[in-house]
Amino acid sequence: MNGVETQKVLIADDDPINRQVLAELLKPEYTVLLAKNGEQALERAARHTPDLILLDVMMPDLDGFEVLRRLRADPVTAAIAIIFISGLDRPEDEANGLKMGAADYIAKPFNATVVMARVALHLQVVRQQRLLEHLAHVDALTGLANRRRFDEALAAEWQRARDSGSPLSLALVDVDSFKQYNDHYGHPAGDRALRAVARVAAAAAHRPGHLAARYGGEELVLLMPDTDAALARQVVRELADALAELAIPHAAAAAAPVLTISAGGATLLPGETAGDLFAAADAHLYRAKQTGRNRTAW
Ligand code: GH3
Ligand code: MG
Ligand code: MG
Ligand code: MG
Repeated sequence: MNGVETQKVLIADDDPINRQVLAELLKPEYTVLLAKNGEQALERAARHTPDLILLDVMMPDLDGFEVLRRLRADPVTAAIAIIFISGLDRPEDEANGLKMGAADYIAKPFNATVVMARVALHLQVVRQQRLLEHLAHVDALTGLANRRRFDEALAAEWQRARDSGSPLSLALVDVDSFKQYNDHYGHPAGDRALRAVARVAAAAAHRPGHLAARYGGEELVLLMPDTDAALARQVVRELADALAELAIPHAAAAAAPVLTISAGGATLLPGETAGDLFAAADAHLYRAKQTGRNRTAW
């Protein structure tokens, strides 16, 4: 994800000479896409989600400013970096373009070396933003979504479930006797075991929209939109069965001589908040622990 693949640049300009000059310039380093008017720019942007758009301002029908406005209004294209490249070279035009949210503004006639340098600079910013986005939302140990990403997803899915009336289920998954595991096998082995549980959880969350996250410590959570209690139970069963199949030895465990999990599940009830849903799952997890571990409570 960070800079190994070539980045995609869309050139949108109604002047064929400009398109060709810019394309020749960028082709050796980037994957180049072309659009000869505003409509095409919007269509290519939505279809290919380029990393950067070099956007001419003066074009017939849809001008560059309007293209930018429409790109920002569509969630698919809203975050794409844009450099205006324009014959409108008054300071007001440049200021206006930047105020609208363009990353940069290059006046025509452009200098090839400067265009290349600015494109490289803004693509580097794009890579850095992606890396930050990744670090902010992915758990470093397991590669699962982290707590922040889960919280965002729960809020969004709760809203969607409430608006659409579709079922929303959630399961908290906690590794059993994990303190003893660490004490017995050592912390590095504990980390490996946790990664194994995470892989199994990710595999169980394979259905569209499902999310497996590390909530914290040795506690994972499955968020299952469009999923009723029966299907949610099956997902947790898949997770527990796959873990049982791995048969990771745990000589010091309370429930079994292998690593097991306890889970608490819940499905959103009418009028419940996202917090209520989580609290219900947590209460059920507590019950699963109290009644002997290596089980799921709903
Ligand atoms: P229970 O069956 O009641 O859940 O018991 P438990 O021992 O799993 O629960 P407890 O909350 O007492 O201990 C959780 C342990 O998980 C303690 C902590 O050191 C360990 N743990 C949390 N995060 C990590 C981690 O990233 N790596 C390792 N190796 N251990 C972790
Ligand atoms: Mg033009
Ligand atoms: Mg535990
Ligand atoms: Mg715990």
